[in-house]
Amino acid sequence: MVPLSLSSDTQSKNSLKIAIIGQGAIGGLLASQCHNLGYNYQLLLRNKTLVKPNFSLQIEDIRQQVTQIQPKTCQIDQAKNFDLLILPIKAYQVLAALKSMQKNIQPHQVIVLLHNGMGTIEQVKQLLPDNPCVAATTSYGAFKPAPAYVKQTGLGETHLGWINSPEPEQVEEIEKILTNLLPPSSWHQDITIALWNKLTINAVINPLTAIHNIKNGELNERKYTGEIEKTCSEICSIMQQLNYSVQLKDLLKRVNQVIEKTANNYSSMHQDIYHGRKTEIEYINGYVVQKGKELGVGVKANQELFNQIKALEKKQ
Ligand code: KPL
Repeated sequence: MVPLSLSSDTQSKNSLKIAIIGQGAIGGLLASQCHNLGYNYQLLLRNKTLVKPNFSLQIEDIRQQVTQIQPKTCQIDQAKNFDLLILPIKAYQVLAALKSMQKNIQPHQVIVLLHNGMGTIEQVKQLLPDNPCVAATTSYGAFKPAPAYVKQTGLGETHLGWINSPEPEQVEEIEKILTNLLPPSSWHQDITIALWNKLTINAVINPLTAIHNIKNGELNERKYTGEIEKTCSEICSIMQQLNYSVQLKDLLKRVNQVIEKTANNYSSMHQDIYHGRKTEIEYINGYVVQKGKELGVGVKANQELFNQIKALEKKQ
C-alpha cells in the first residue's frame, strides 16, 4: 500500500466552495473524492490543534490503494467562506455543530445532512429555517483504524432529496456536485421514504448486534426472527399512520437483504458500544419511540432495544 499522490491546495475546477464538518470516516472519503475531482474544499474541525497547514489524511480505497491528501482546514466556529456545508457526523453532533457556526451562516449556504437516524431535519428547520437543506443517507462503508487513516470497507449507494430547495440554477449545480461526490446516488422527490427505510434497517441491526456482541450476519439465526419482526412491525405501523404505502413484508425483506450484504461487518452501534462511545440510539429507536407515542402506535420492542442500549452506555 503506497501513497498515490500528495497535494496541498488542489486546483479547483469548480467555483463552489465546499466545507466538510469533522474528520470522521465518511468525511474522509468525501474529502478524498473532492481532492480527486479537483473541487475547492476544506475541512472544518472542532479541535484547534489540528487546524494547521500540514494536516494530512490517508485514504485506503476498496482496492487497497492509498491516497494521501492535505486538505485545507479551518476551525469550525471561524468558517465563513463556503457555499455547501456537508455534515457527515453523528446525528447527535449536528445541532451543536450548527449552533457553533450559526453566527457565520448566511441564508444562501446549503446544508447537507448525512448520517444514520432521524430527527435532525426538525432541528435544522428550527435553527436555520431559511437555508436550503438536503437530507441524504448512504450505505458507504468506512472506518478509521488510526486518527489520520480512513479505510473504505464497502461500496455503497446514496439517496438524497431536498428538504428546502434554493433557486433552480443552484439546485442543478448542487445536485451535480453531490452526485459526483457520492456515486452511485439517486435523488428523490420525497427523501423521507428513503430515510424511514434506512431507519428501519438501523433500528433492527444496530441495537441487536450491539446488545448480543455479534456481526450483522449472525442476525440470520432463527432466535432473532421474532424480535426483528416485532421491531419492524412497529415501524411499519408508524409509517402507515404517516401515510407511507408500505408493507411489513417489504420492510423485512429490505432488512434481511442488508443483513446478508453486510454479514461480515460489525454495525456502527456495535463498534460504538465496543469502544465505549456514545451511540446514535436516541435518533434511531429513540426517534421511533417518540413518533409512536405521538401517533398512539405501540412501540414496546423499540423501547426495549432503546433501554438495553442506554443501559450498556451507562456501564461504560
Ligand atoms: O448502517 C449501518 C450501520 O452499521 O450503521 C448498517 C447498514 C447496519 C451496516 O452495518
